[in-house]
Amino acid sequence: MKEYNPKAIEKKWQDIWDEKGTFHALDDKSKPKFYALIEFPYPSGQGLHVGHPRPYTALDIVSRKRRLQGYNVLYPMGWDAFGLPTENYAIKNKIHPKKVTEQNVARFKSQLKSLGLSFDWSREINTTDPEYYRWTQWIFLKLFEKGLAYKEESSINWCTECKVGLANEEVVNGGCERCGGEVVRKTKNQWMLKITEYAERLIKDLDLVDYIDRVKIQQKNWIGKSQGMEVNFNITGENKVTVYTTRPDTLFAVTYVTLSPEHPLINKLKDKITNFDKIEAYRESASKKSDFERTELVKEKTGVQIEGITATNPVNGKEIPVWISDYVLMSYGTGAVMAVPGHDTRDWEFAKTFNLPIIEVVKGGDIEKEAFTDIESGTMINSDFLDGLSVKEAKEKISSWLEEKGIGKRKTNYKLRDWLFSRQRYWGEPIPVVHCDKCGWVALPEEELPLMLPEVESYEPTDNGESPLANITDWVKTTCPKCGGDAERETDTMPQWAGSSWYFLRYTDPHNDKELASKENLDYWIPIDWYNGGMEHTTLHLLYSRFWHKFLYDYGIVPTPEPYQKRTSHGMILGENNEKMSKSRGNVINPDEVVDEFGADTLRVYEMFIGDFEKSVSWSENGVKGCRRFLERVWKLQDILVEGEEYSKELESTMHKTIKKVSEDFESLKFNTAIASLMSLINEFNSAGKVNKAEFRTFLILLNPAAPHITEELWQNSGFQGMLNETSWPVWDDNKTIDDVIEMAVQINGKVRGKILVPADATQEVAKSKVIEDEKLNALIEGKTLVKEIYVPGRIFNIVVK
Ligand code: ANZ
Ligand code: ZN
Repeated sequence: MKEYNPKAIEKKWQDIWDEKGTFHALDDKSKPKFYALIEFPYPSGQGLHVGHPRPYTALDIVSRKRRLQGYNVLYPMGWDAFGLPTENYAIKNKIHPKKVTEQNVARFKSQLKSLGLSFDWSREINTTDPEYYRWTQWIFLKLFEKGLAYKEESSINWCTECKVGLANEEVVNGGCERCGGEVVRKTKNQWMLKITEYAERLIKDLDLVDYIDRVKIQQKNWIGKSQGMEVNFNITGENKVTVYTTRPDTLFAVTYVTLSPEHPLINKLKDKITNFDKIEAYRESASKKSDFERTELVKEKTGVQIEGITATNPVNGKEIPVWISDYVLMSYGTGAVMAVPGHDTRDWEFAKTFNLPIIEVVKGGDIEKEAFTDIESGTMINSDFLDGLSVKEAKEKISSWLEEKGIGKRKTNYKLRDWLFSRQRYWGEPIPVVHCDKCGWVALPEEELPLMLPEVESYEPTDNGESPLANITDWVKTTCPKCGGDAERETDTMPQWAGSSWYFLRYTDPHNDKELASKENLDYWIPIDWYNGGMEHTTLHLLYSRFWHKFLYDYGIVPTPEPYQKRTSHGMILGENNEKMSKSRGNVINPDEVVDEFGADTLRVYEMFIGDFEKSVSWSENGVKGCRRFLERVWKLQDILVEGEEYSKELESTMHKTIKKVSEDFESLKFNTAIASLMSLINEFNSAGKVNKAEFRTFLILLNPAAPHITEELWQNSGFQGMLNETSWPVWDDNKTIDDVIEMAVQINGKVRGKILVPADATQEVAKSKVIEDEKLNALIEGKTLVKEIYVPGRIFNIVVK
């Protein structure tokens, strides 16, 4: 028998699959379909990381299994290739980003192919291909047409390193999501997408889909639905300010009002304010901070009292001071809050810092020590007509009271902000609009798409915040499609998230040059049945793409309101010492080397066996070796292969149990336990000293999704018909998965009196009937009063009588 040599078999089978188009999805709509999707990679210069194959192999397993079960499977792959790292690399090495992308894609592709992933390469897409981004631009035009894309001057997040504007979702812990660089505020005229218009549906429709809980929770928190009230406070003179509060029940404890530094009332009341200089200085310093810095809970509270004006509490007519402080954001609610230091932590800290009074209206805490924020247990005090009520009751009562008096109205707010969509960089989709002095922003006619990225000499970002495209005068200068007059093109490009917001639609019909995809194909393939991706995309790509999909649904293009029926997420693969793999730590494992030394099947099995799919795990060279040894044992089964058309009597039950276990585990992210059960099945074969053909055949099919090359080779060596990937998935018989009958001891009044034969998982009733059937045992209990029965399934049955 030949040695197990992955080098001799893996490439061979990959070429055969390629040649035969084994994994091409068919647009044969008579078959049940299964659309599996993993997040297409960004082809970085580093090449594939061992983290990549974990989710890819997982859904590869499910896809391969489903094909054997008769599904028409679409498991596609492509490249999310616009973006900063490529552009930065291109600048540094003076190569065009297009060239860099080509090189990186080629490397990624050959790496992925060497893993034997069953992607349908005939549907490969690349977001930087004009034939692709033509449709990204087309969707933008549709958003523009419906008023969901608009340009507005606003204060945005600006990464000082990348020299580019960032969406809120791209600011992570106060830094740039990509480079970790410092993020400051900058006022800029920017394209925005009105994702806020979909906020409610983005929450509500989570009920329609099967996502793991942590994904649903994170999306809901990010969208941040809040139900409260807007309440008016009169301000000195004829003015008023509206605050947003979720705790109108605490109105009697308001001891001051706080405005955001950007609140427009401040300029309006300039003449009345006696310390305007001081206010101006504070506003200046606040304008430099990011929202993250401003709202951090731990930071010291700062602020200035606005002198010369006061506010009046509408519930008791009390005059209270007005302050400005940067912890109040202009972009949320009304940009003004009623401060309740007794029951709000930030207000409490602020009041302590500036010696402002603290009033208690909910009994239950110690407001000298900290704000009492519990809304479940407290009772209202010091609150006139609310006294004695629970917080919930008080909220209801005061809300109705305020609405009756016309002082307030119920209001729902969302934390979600519109999506900042302009980037001042070169390597992105040009935004297909022009500006005309007469007509304003005008969409390019659809026939002019794709609007190609022009060739440029220099694509370095600029400090002044202008896109490199702004320098290409002959590209910028154009004519207005509406009036024919002089006009200028938009020079900002789209963010990296644009191309990935709809790529899954393109896979259904990747070469269509008339539409983004045909209606028939979309109707057949959408929604995606199973989408696996990283948790870090929950409030970025996953949210953005759900938004675009909903928009396209409203526009009548896609058949379902949600793109993904099911969403799961994998854990990270860490270095041996449990640290993140990184170049600087020198602990990066290169998948090519693992494939070269151990084979792709070993890498695949290892990544699936390594641990709980949803948790982070650390790499272990020993673990890799263990998986290689497992495959060696699989290979050696050929030595003990004997004839046999049916499972042997001794192994029949084990075979059925293993089929059930592997089938179910592959569908529920338990790849590790599925493989473990195949490992123990090998032990059974080895201790029996033989495996018959029927058993081996089933074993190979079960292992095939995880280790496709070795199993296909052994299939051929063993003389089974056709190719393994053309056979069908084995089925189990539930009756045969039940354990054999066992002998169970029966104790009566503390003494073992006999034994019964029952199935190992027999219920107490079944065991009891066996006791009654047994003459000897029955004689000991018949006619007596039953005191108790203690039944330990599979072990013992205790009966006490008197
Ligand atoms: C009075 C109060 C009393 C509040 C109390 C809370 C507790 P969510 O749930 O996040 O919507 N707030 C309102 N607008 C704000 C802004 N622009 N910047 C910073 N804080 C703002 O929180 C709403 C609460 O956050 C509001 O309810 C308001 O403080 C504050 F015991 O009003 B509350
Ligand atoms: Zn015009």
